[in-house]
Amino acid sequence: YRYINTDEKDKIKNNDKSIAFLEGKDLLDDGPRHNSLDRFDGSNWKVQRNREEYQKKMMLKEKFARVLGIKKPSPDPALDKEFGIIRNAEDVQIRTIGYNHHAFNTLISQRIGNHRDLPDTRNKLCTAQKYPMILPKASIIICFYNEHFETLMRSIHSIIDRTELQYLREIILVDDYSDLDNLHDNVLKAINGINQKMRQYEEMIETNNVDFEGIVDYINDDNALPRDAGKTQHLSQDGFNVKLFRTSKREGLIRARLFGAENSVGDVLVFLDSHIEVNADWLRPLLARLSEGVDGSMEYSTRAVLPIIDVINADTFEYTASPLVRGGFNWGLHFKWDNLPKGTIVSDEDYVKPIKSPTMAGGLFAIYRKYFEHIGKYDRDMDVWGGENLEISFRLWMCGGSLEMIPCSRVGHVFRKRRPYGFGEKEDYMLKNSMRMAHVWMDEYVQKVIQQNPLAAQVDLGDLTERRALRNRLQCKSFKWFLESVYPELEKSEDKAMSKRVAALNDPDKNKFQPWHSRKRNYTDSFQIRLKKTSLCIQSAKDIKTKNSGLILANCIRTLNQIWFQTSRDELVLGRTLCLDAVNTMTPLLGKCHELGGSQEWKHKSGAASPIYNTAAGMCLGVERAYRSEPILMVICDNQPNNQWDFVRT
Ligand code: UD2
Ligand code: MN
Repeated sequence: YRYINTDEKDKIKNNDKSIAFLEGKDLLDDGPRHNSLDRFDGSNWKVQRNREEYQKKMMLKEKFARVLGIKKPSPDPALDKEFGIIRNAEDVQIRTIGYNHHAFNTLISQRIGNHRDLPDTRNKLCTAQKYPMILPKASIIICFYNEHFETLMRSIHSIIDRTELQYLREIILVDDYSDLDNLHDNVLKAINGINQKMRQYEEMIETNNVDFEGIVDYINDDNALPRDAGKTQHLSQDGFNVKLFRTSKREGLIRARLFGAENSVGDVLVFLDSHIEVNADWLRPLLARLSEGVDGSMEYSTRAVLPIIDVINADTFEYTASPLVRGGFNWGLHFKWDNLPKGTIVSDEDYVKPIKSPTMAGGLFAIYRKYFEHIGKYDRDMDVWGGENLEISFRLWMCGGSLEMIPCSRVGHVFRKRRPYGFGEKEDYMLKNSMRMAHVWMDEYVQKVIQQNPLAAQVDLGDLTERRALRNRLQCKSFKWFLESVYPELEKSEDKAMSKRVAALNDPDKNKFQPWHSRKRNYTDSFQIRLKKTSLCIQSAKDIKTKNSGLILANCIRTLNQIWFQTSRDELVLGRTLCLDAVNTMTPLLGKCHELGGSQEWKHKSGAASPIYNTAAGMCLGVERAYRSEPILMVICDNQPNNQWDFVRT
């Protein structure tokens, strides 16, 4: 296939055997540029005009898009900071168990449900980008192990809500032998419901017999599952399906992905994590870049392409844009984000062009299936988690391929501070996987790795014959070549000007995955905080400059250690010095202001009788008894008198 503009059609030679899809506004005066199904057959130059049929189809599609895309608007936690509020003991339980199992705030995730609107984080130029109408079809592969049900379902629904189905062959879910209660059955039920709706959609498109009124309610109702949903898979031969597979034992994400890929049928594989939400028009830019240059004589391109990974905050589920950064690594073999090299972005256009990246984070990328196979898939002997991302990155570059980020494609991912799985034992899977990688791909540079971490020399590597044979067969370049040509920046000293944002992206452990504020930080007000119907105020237990000091009730007097300054970023700063902080979930304390929201973000009404609610903790400020010297605690926000506060202007 070729895509040509109508004003270029004379350039095609008569003996050109390709089929050209014409783009051009003079074909359809009333449609946008790409909407032409008109087709040139190169051998006889006959234009087949399917305009009427095409327009009819488009109209139907549009209507259906509206029907299928109906989102029950959920409060967006970014707008409603009280979304995570804990109101009773059951909420506490959901939240606590959720954090233990999943390491993110399941209470909020569950409250959001299957659908929500997201801020469109793309560059403005992205909406004006043009893509060919015919693109390869994608199989999306999502592996999960004990994923939180509602979060997994929203990942799937976000794809259906925000992807043009004509480019989607299937979503393949690989359950990596999860053992959470009923998870597998619940997922099976839910996807059978989705598939059945898809079959109805197709049938109606086919017959053009559209009873919108009848199906709107049905499609809109995520609970309206067919009675046999648990048993039958409502799959179609050529339509879009969500398919669920299960491994026969816990395989780890690397073999689970291989299993998914082996069971897929699309032209392109798109790997995603199980706690993601895709943003507007995320898939087309990936497919378009992949298919560039692919025609009758070439089945695939030798690229892997990456969306920009936006941040879904693990504590608040706020969705925020990530800056344009690219993937690197260090000699500890850890992935890290790097600033773009100087000169990457010089004009506006550069914000939408593909950007080469030395490595990928691992979870989200697209690649032609045939090329994935050709280039050696993944190393089957890597277990559980880690290392596969650098392995495939080095392999792609060294063996003739490339890795690019596509800025107009954005997908949000829940970054968490710890991973909620081991394999039971204490084995370091990442180290073993990484060392397998290093011994196959890094040549003499393995020594650098061992210098950095002497333990790495003692790892039992297993058998590497197959992977070494692969490198030989593909005649890949040396690691030295990779360092010199693809990642010369590695050996350069850290850029001093490296922005705080990139540092924060690299440091999830330090609770820095917080929303990035464009709002200027300034003081807007000051007051004493008095317990309702008393004359007791919140005061620091020690002097106002002592970090980690707790807080107590004291008789209200206008001393500095009772005067709180409100900032435009919802912080409460005692005497303009330290910030009220809920990092410790039992008792609030005074911490250094980190300006990252979350544990230092407090919501309250101004004036009388307000709860004081912390965004990250989901809890409120309260006391057990209204006495002098009582400690201030984090309590359930149940509107009891002991957690209501008056804000008394000073
Ligand atoms: C990152 C990648 C992740 C993977 C990993 C290195 C992103 C956004 N994420 O860590 O995709 O490349 O680095 O290995 O780039 N899973 C299983 N079986 C297991 C363990 C995990 O199926 O035994 C699933 C899990 O449910 C999830 C995916 O694999 O969907 C990735 O795991 P993760 O989210 O814990 O990894 P992450 O994002 O910390
Ligand atoms: Mn993940």
